[in-house]
This record gives sequence, structure tokens and C-alpha cells, in this order.
Amino acid sequence: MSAAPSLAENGREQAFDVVVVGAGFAGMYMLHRLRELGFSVRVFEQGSDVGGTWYWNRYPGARCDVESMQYSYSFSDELQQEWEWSERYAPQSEILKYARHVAERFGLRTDIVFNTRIERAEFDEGDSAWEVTTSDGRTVRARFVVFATGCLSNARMPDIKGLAGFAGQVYHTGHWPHEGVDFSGKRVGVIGTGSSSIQSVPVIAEQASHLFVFQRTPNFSIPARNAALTADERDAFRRNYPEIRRFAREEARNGIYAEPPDRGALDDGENTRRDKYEQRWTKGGLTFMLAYNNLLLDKAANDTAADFVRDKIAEIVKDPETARRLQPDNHPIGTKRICVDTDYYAAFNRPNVTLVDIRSTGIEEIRPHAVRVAARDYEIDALVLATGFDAMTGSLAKIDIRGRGGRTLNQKWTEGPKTYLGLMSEGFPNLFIITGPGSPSVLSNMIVSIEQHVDWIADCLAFLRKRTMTTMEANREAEEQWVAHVNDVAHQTLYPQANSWYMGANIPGKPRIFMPYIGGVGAYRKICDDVAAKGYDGFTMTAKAAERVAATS
Ligand code: N01
Repeated sequence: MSAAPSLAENGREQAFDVVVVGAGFAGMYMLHRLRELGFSVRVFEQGSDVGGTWYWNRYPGARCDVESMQYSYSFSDELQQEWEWSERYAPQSEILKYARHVAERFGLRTDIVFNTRIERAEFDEGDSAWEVTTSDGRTVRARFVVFATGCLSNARMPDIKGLAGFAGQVYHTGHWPHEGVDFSGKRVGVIGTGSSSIQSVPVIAEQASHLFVFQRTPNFSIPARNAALTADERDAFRRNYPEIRRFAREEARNGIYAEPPDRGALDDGENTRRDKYEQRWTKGGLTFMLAYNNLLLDKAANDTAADFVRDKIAEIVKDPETARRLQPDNHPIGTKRICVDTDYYAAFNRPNVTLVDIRSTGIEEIRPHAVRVAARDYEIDALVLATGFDAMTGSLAKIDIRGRGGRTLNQKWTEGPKTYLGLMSEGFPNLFIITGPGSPSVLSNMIVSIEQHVDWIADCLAFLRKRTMTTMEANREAEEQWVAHVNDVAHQTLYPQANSWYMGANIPGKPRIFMPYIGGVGAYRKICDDVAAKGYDGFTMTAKAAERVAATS
């Protein structure tokens, strides 16, 4: 392993072409591309290693919900041919191992500073450069700054009375201890029933003497059907990677290679429809929602899929009252991120697992040894908060980012995030966001979207350099049009009907705006490519100390 760089250069300020914030999958590939192009780059990472979300989310049962042969980098054919994924959905530990392998294989560590948070980034208009301040009070300068801070990185602690006074251990799924946790013989409470909870509940249930699952909103979950990958399955992917990757980038809405639906749910009779859902259920995974092409557009069509899953829950869960409570009834299926599980619903058949419905009452209080709901104490020794993230904007909001005129990004985004293409925000020149709000990001296979953004940004910086331009900024008009378009497309679907984290609805006071772009990764890529082909239409590029000149029309 090569030594990580030090910032200490006799206290002098260092300068780079580009500072990248975050060394997850986005930051690592950004570093690799920029170095190939000959830019000087420094990456800052809060954790002690690469991996981003896979570094932090080590809760029991954590694994990817996109098949690993697809949730992997495509930029290096050697890498995708040589890496051996062991299971259809790799566990967190294996994905982290893969991230470390990539860091070693491409010699990335020499340019990454670990254990260092970026606290502040301020644009110096005179110098057209960013001054970036780290958690240990040092500053570096860079012409460009790229935020690769992740969409689901800012773990959300719930505001529940008495939480601080709980006598046992409290864990957040998004910040799990590296040494792991042994729940053997313990009474455990899990608060939340999103993806993190749904993956961890069956595993914790096997250890705990008793597990109480505190559920405010039931979620739809589809079985993963995880299994070891055979050599033949791996080979089939490897042989067909050119087409699989092309399809995922250019044609798939969600960046996943899968058979696309050719008709709407109501175009089939009940028996045929049920057979199709059954096939998808048996196959498992996120592509359940690809059974028909209108499930997220037409409520009547959506109801047929939702009813199918509700029936499955009733079949699996033996106690009718528990089954009824587990059946989601307040949002169309798929409008909250659909969950992918291994034996989640079946876990409620275990005598040591109790579902506690807190929808109408909420949690009254957390006491030193219990969670109190509706005047009843559920006694526990350990508490797991599976309460999610301040998604998409949370990790940027924690950094004091100041653009033109000292205006902060938080001030600009008071009414919700505003970006052009999810890549840049007007008033914040030379600042790029990877998979930012306004891009498909969390609605897609993240690695497909990450690679697309990184390639676009790298090409753009090479373009600027070739034309000796020093500043690039989104135009207000282009940004306003893009924000309106993102909103229009979202409202043509059923998505806004759910109180989801896509809408910011899980954070009290956060503006309710649908943040990701629903238009699909293929269509979105084409828009970004067209913008670049027209000389970065909608952006203004200027040369230092020169009059602002539009680089294009
Ligand atoms: O978080 P969530 P998550 N009292 O926000 C509940 C990705 N991911 O960490 O719905 C009681 O979905 C909250 O209730 P409600 C994936 O994109 C991927 O599970 O607000 N309950 C909800 O049930 C996913 O969507 C994988 O009523 C409270 C839960 O906590 C995203 O990350 C694995 C509460 C939070 O669910 C987030 O998933 C894991 C309170 N005060 C995650 N506050 C993969 O498989 C919150 N809740 C790749």
C-alpha cells in the first residue's frame, strides 16, 4: 500500500488544479480520470479508507440491491474481467474489498488524504479559485472543486425524547462500528423499516434473544434471491459486457441491464398479469418494477403490482394481524425506494420477533432500558436506529460552501436544491457535484451515473484547459429551465404521491421538492452529451482577467 499524502508542507498552503471531496466510488474514479489527463488533484476523505457508503454502512445484512456484476466499474475492461464477485448481490465487506482493490490497482492512495473532513470551501472571485479548509484548519487552493460526497451519506439521528438517556448501546445503520456488534442473548430494538432495517432485521433476529421492530411506515420489499454466482454466470456477464454496459448506459432508465417491459399492466388479463408478477417475484430484485411499463405512471396499473406484493406478505406472515400491519397502504409501490430483502417478512414468524406499530402513536419516549409506545415499555438492551439519511443535499449542507459574493449554498438552496443538470449551481463557479440533485443519481444504478458524471466533468475540464478558460458557471436561465423540467417530469409520475426521502419528506423543515431526475439515465446522458457538443450550452466560460465571453452561442 502506498503512503497517503500529507498536507503538512511547512504550513504553506498547497495548490492543485482540482480538489475532490470524498473517496467513495465517485471520488476514486474522478481522481483516476483527472490524473490520466495530467491534472494535479488532491482528494479529501473523512473516513480512514476508500469506499464511501460501503465504508460506513456495515450493519448486519448490508449488501447491494443491484447485482454486483452490474454494480461495478466499467471503465477498465481488465478490472471487470478479472474481479471475481462471489454472490449475485455482494455483501458490504466484499464491495469494500473491491473498492480497496481499485484503489491499489490504480495507485489512487497517493493522492487521497484520509481522516480529513472538508469544513469550508470559499470561491475567491479575484483569483477564480476555491480555498478549501480542512477539519484540522489547513487550507488548500484549487481552480476547481468536485463534491463526490454521496447521496446517502449524512446519517439522520431521530429527534426522540429520551434518546440521549438510553443506558445501552445505540447504533445507527449508517455509522456501524468497524469491529461489528454481537447481539447474542440481547433484547434489541430496531427503529425504522426502510432498506437498512429490512436487510438487518433477519440477521439480528438470528442473534438476539428478542427483537422489537418499531414501524412507522410499512415498505414494499421484494426477495433478493441472493445466491452464489457460478463460474458460468460470471463468464456470461464477462463475455457480454460490451452490450450489457452499453444498454445500461444508453437505453435503461435506471442503468440496469434487464429485459424492458413492452406493455402496460392493464393490457393483460388478470391471470397473465399474475403470472408475470410471479415470474418477477421468483427472479427477485429491483427489476420487479419492470414487469410493466406504466407501473409508475398509472395508479390503477400500480395497484395491481401493489396488491400482488400485499398478497405475498399475507401468504408469508402467519399471524394475520402482523401481516396486515406489514402491508404498505399509504403509497404506490415503487414511489419510495423499493426494498430488496432476504427473509424479511418471514422473520416475523419467529417467536423472538415482534412488530410494534408506531404509526398512530409514535414513540412516546426512550427510557434508560426501554422504548415506550402507547404507555407500554418494550424492554431492550441495545437500540438500532435504521432511520435513514438527509439524502442528496445533507452532506453538502454540512459544509460551509460560499460562492460569488460570499453567498452560501445553503442560502441559495433554502427552497430546495437548484442545479443545472445536477452538475453545477449558478453562483458557484468551478464547483461540480457528482450525482447531484437534478440528475438521475439515486433512481439509477449509482455506478453507471457516477461514471457518466465523472467522464462529463473530466472532458469538460480538458475542454476548459485547451481553451485557456479559467471559470465555468451555470447560467441562471438554463438552471431555472432545468429545475422546472426536473419538476415537470416528476409530476408526470406517481413518485410525488409518497412522503419519501426523494422529496425531502423525512427531514422536518426540508423543502418538499422531488430531487432526482426521473427522465432516465439514457435520456439524461444524451442531454448532457448534447450540451457538451454545443460547447457547453447553458454554461458561461471565461478566461481569467478577461471580459466574460460565452464559450458558445
Ligand atoms: O432509510 P429510509 P434507510 N421514528 O429513510 C423511519 C439506500 N440503501 O437507511 O418512512 C420512527 O429508507 C422511517 O419511517 P417513515 C436506499 O436507497 C440501499 O433504510 O419516515 N421511525 C423509515 O421507516 C434506501 O432507500 C441499500 O415513516 C422513524 C426508516 O426510519 C436509502 O439508502 C441498503 C423515525 C428510514 O428509512 C435509505 O434507506 C440500505 C422516527 N423518528 C439503504 N425517523 C442497498 O441495498 C425515521 N424513521 C444498496
